[in-house]
Amino acid sequence: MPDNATDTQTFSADLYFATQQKPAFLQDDKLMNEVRSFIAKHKNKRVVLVTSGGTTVPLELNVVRFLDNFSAGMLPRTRGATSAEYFLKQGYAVIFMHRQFSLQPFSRNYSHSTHPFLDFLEIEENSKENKGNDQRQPQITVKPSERAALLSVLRAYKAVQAEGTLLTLTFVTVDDYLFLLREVSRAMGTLGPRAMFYLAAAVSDFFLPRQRMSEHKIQSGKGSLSIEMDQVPKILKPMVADWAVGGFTVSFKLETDQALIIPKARKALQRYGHQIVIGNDLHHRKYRVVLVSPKRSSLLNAHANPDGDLSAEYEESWIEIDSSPSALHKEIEEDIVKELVRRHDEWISRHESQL
Ligand code: PAZ
Repeated sequence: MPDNATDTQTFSADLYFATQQKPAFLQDDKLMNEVRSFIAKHKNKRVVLVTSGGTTVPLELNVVRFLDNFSAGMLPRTRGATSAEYFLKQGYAVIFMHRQFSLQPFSRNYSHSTHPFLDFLEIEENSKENKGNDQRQPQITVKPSERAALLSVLRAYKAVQAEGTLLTLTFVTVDDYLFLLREVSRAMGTLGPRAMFYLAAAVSDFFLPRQRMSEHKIQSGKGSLSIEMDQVPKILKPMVADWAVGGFTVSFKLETDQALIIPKARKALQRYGHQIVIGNDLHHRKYRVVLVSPKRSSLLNAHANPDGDLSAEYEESWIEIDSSPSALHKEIEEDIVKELVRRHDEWISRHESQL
């Protein structure tokens, strides 16, 4: 372990992975063997990794207290689970890496907090005439008003189960997320351009290295508590350059100040060299997003102008849906996924034509 691992610092990805502990679920090969066989089974398809939900940052080794990110505790996160369904519909095999207990594709339509399934079931008791000699149990049925929607979700769910095109993986902490992302991206690297990474999870920007964590529960009674945290390493860079070379990578940027979205998205593309940043603001994220990407002409000389006017090198396209209550039920993820699939197809064709 490097000597400086216990000082407050900016962790490079290498230092982070060398000093933080691999999660127990990655200590043996069981989980990653499952991931690798899923990828091998679908090697002729396009495969997308969808990350979803928020990460926690534990404050103690025997964790009682932790910080949570924009996550299931506030409102169920829907972007990842909804997008995964649309990718499946488009013929992708999906690795869905989500925060434990957060919404999942298909079952998200019947979430206990927004649409509890017990509310749309009915009990049909035996009719009076049959009572006495009829041994039938009461029947459970679905309310007529819910049947068409349930049938459609159930059909899609059963088809995905039969084809085995959905693999779900869970994380809780930022360590779980980063180690798992590294392993899964490396495994998907074998797919080259057919791999897509759709990074919608809300990942903590700061963490407490285990070398500075208290072993036991932090005790109160000593006045205020000060904790100095380190910056989580920017792992998009090694992901794009080393772990999944040739993959099509889409990251998300959430802001509350709309004016920051495009400049920060451009900066991220310039810094990490990936393909698209999807910008969204907290209050309009269900209705409006912006896709920021390098202009075709600047792809050839990427990073040629690191300090210049970035608007010359990147372009934006907005996706917006009607947010009025009278609008038909529509999910913005349907349009996002359609557009990404179109661009991913182009990406694959461009790579194949270079072979
Ligand atoms: O699931 P949801 O619609 O409530 O939220 C989705 C989101 C805002 C977490 C996602 O679109 C996003 O921007 N993820 C990246 C967050 C970040 O900048 O860390």
